[in-house]
Amino acid sequence: MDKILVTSPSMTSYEEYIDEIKSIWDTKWLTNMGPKHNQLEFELRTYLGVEKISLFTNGHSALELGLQAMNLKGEVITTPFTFASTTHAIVRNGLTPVFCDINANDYTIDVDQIENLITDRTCAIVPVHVYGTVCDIERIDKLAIKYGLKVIYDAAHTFGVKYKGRSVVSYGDASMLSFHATKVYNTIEGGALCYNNDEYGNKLRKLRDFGIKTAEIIDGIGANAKMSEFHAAMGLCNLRHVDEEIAKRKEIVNLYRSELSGIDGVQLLPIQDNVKSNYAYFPVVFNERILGFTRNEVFEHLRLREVYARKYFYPIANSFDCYLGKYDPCTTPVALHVSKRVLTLPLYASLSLENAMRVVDGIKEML
Ligand code: T4K
Repeated sequence: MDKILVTSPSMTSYEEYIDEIKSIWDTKWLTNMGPKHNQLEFELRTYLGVEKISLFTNGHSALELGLQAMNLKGEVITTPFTFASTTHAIVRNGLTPVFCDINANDYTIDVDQIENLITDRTCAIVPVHVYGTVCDIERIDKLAIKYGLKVIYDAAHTFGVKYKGRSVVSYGDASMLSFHATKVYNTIEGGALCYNNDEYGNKLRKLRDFGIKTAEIIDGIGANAKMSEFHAAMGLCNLRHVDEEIAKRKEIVNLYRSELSGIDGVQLLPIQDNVKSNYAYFPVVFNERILGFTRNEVFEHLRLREVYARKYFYPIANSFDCYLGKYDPCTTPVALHVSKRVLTLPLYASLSLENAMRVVDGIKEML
């Protein structure tokens, strides 16, 4: 029996990639915003329908530097139900995360609770479009305007997602995308920030390049977060196939939905109105009180069948060891509840429907 992992990167053909990187041997331009990098920025801007985009070595550095470029001080309202990157990016900027609970329906930040958490020290909101599910962007926008807060979305999971026909990453002051190998669209490692302000863009570009303004003027304390030409070349190739990738994911999601919907105690994500999905993740919440078995038991059972689902996102950020004693996960009971019960099922374009059925059968055996 072959192993089924939670994901498998989508890769262009070997020949297409080799063809794409040939010119790098002629130019000997390997990194530092070369022609492939610039072409990818251009093509992504068009594909995503955003005003401005800057590429980075990974999504995390995009988020961390994106926050730094906003010159923030104080508290940032965010969700603990996310990958470690979101909280770390806030803390590494010297900012204090204030954890807001998620809603029990789609696991994005519970907008009803944000206002109660705003103080005179609040400077920004960092919501997460977790699993590719779109946050309540319209209400978040209104709150940000009312209280004069910056909004930077962790949109790591939302490549190509649209809300009411408009690119989700065009909302807020900035949105971060991850192009990691495990994402719907990858540049091996990589990420981007989408935004619409020139001055902010200038700061970002400096921060990803050591704070260098000109060869003799270094007026920022930057990092090195530039995307190389080889990564950009992978991005150019994968972009030609991403629509196909999303269509194949949709087939698997449809199969999972038809097989697992309507089972008492098995909660699937709702289908969102007005949203064009990218089918990034397929989380399932197992309620042990109704089912009589736990998420961990499903996880183990699947593992015996060589199916490696993942507990994204467990533990939640406010219970990480590195933050021990600083936050209380009980202040976000819904996030705590979901994180203890969620499993994300294998989902990737090359997953055969037969293998997806192996995942389903494994779950049904438990039932
Ligand atoms: N914000 C959010 C909400 C995020 O989810 C992430 C990243 C970020 C920010 C930060 O973006 P980046 O800086 O990463 O661009 C993985 C990914 O490394 C991470 O990018 C992703 N989120 C997170 C949800 O998943 P791990 O530690 O679970 O990865 P790993 O190595 O266990 O891989 C998962 C599975 O993928 C493996 O079972 C097999 C498969 N895989 C993985 C790699 C790396 C492959 O088949 N080939 C590969 O090369 O974090």
